[in-house]
Amino acid sequence: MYDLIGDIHGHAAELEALLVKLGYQLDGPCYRHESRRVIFLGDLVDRGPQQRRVLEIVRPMFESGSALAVMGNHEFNAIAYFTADGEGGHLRARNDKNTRQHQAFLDEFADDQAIWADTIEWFKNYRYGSNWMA
Ligand SMILES: [Mn+2]
Repeated sequence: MYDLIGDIHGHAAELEALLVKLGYQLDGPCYRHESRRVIFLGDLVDRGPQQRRVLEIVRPMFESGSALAVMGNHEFNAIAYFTADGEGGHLRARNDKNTRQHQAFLDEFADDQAIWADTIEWFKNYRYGSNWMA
């Protein structure tokens, strides 16, 4: 059985409250349910106040097979904003509008570029996780 959760947009407290309400329990760093899994429907990030915390919740669930995930347009944009275009710019232009949309995410990674890069790499691959058909 699956629980479908979309558009978390950095609201980690609400996500944790929802998981608990659905019967998921923390097992180390990972929320699990004995008979259910989550399918995250995209837009984990942008806007909300705790975007890194959302990823700290979702990623262990994904990597342990407790959740599946598909990419949202906000993850797609995050990848493009990060990725150089080979001509001195980026695949998503770093103009005022695009930067403003993404600012809350960027602020949370400002002190740790390596974790930003690692997060982007995960966004690029997470829909293809080996647990997809498990
Ligand atoms: Mn959305």
